[in-house]
Amino acid sequence: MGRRVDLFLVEMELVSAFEISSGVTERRQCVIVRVEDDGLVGWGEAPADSQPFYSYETSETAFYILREFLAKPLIESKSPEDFLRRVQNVRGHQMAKAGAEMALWDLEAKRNGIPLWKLLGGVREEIESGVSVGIQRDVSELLRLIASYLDEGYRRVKLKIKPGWDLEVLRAVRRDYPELALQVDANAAYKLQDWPTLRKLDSYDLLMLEQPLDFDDLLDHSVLARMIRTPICLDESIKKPEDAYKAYRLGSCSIINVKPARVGGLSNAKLIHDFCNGVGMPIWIGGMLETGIGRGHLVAAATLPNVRFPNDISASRRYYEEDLVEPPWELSDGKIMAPSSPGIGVEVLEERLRKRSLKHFSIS
Ligand code: OSB
Ligand code: MG
Repeated sequence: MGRRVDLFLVEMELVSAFEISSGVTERRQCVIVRVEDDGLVGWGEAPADSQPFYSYETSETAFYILREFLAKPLIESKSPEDFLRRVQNVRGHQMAKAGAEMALWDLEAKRNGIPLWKLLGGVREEIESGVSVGIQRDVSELLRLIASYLDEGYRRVKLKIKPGWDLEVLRAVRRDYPELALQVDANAAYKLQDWPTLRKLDSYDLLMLEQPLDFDDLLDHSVLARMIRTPICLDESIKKPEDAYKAYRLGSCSIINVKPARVGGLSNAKLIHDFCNGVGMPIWIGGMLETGIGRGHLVAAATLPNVRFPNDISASRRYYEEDLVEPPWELSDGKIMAPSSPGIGVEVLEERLRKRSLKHFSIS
């Protein structure tokens, strides 16, 4: 029996719109990758959105790159490493590659009959969940939301900020929650000249300031890091292991938000993890509003030893009324259990997946 690859461009209704400094998402798109081999099925997700407001990749470009350039190598690859070798001449498009590569990781774990997190080298059976809270209409709405997330058990809150939605908002949140584990994410909304504002963040006892400056910058971040006390964490700027090596050498950050999809998959995520572990730079696992499929890969990555902060890995219902997996991802005491069944450890609801698909492509 040969291998079969299916690509699904999916659209999912979010439980509430998610606003960051560069735009709003109401319906989340992504590409789901299904690889079937010898009766086993591996699943991956390319969490590129319909709009290029976080990365240049979109769901349509990911679907196109996967269909035209990655699907055939995926059919022929024996392992995630073999796949990455075959597609190394495809420049960029890390999320598209990650969708395919992660499906191969899931398949390999299922072939071995072990959970993906164990195959990856994970060391913990539960992972800490934080919640990322978008920009709201007003501060009272934000405070209400934070209260409800804390009721659900989240252990850390990340606030999205932008010029005009920053210091005043933080003052209000800190007034109500002086002890809360709190961090902020600017999604590249500031310039180096804004350093006087960014330096004022130092008085709010933040765990970190995520991606304050340009989305592909390393140099200005290294200058800013010397001007403020709040630790800088990079997200958008780290698109492959080489970026992490350079960020370390330049001193652009002291923490990295590793999103497996942003860096081209789990192999690269692990390379960055291992490098950071070696130089004493902590990491944590970020998310991109993934469905339950991509979430399984995030949970697996978050079991790695150098993950030292709570992750942007929330429960299914924080994002979607009806997730694509069974059981949905759930919180218990602010944590998510790493599954004990093979691969990503959850069942994909294929009928629901097909119902949510705008496009489908298949080769074998
Ligand atoms: O910058 O971390 C980000 C979501 C979409 C795109 C970018 C980001 C985010 C989040 C949400 O912060 C993380 C999550 O809960 O999936
Ligand atoms: Mg971010």
